[in-house]
Amino acid sequence: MAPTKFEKIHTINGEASNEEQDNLSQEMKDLIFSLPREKGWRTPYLYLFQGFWCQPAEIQAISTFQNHFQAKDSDVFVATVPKSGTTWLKALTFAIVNRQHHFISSKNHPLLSFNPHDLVPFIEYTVYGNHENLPNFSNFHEPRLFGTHVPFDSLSNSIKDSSNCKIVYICRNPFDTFISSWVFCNKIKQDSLPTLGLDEAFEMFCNGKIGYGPFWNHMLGYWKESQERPKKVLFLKYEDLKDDVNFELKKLAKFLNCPFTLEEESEGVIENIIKLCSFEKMKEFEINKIGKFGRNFENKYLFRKGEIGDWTNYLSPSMVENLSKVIEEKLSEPGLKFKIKN
Ligand code: PAP
Repeated sequence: MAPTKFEKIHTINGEASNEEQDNLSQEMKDLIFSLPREKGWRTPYLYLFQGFWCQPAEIQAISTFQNHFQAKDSDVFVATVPKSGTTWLKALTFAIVNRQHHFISSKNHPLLSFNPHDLVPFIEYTVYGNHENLPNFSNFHEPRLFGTHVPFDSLSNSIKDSSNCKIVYICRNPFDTFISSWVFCNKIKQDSLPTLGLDEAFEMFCNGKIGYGPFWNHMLGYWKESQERPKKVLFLKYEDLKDDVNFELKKLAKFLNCPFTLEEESEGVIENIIKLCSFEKMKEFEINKIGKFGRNFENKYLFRKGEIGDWTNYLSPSMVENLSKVIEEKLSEPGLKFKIKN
């Protein structure tokens, strides 16, 4: 059954407080203070937790999730590197999985009045974002859809090993991911923090110091699993979706065990999903123009340009050379080549 009620289960608090550790348990504060830390992008610090860089509120949420979450076989996780197509893939996944209950051409389709992040809630910001109470899953209908930026190794064991749930992963060429992250973080950062300059952010990114980074470990973790367990993890790229969304959508529906029938194809269901979830359409929905996800986090920030190659407007030749070297060194897998320009 598809969800009938779409509520924020808990409020996002990742960027909510200047006193980053206000809502954390003493045990969590002790743990966090023992971790290596570096300057953050939108909070004062990022901490190195389980091999990836993370903000304090999320560390507590992820720990609770790891200790308590029980995956069901029918669950679907949309896993992503931040700013690599999360919103888009959540929308497409929601539309595909729920198309028998929410007809794509319906005037009441949930994507017309809810942002994809509300329909496919983040584990680390939303579902486990309230540090006082464990989430109540009774509002979720099956198949349950969740989003996460957590690297593969830090997912709960029941997702990784003891259930047949599915993971759909998307990443994007690091040049565009970097620019998208830099612009976004400066918009949603804590008010008390100064603007993060392009040069400084670039160096942090190339050194892997960004939320859920290093980006190469994130991609390699899911890539490896997608190669070893192709029925468990589907690995997608933003640029492939931009180039041939019809083909990628069919692949996604098949992977999720709900392939499009010939009848659906001839009725234009695929084309209608593509249209409903397109950047141009989604950007214009009222909820995505005026809605908010957190204090400084306005839905409209999720829809900036949606292009391949906008980085060419920002990066100097030496920056391009440096990031190219990082990519060559860290992402040498042949399957991890990216289209970087149109
Ligand atoms: P998140 O990690 O904060 O959820 P995410 O959705 O992954 O963000 O990334 C946002 C990027 O996807 C933006 O890219 P840009 O900054 O280069 O413009 C955004 O424009 C793009 N985007 C959002 N929705 C769509 C869509 N429907 N189609 C294509 N691109 C999209």
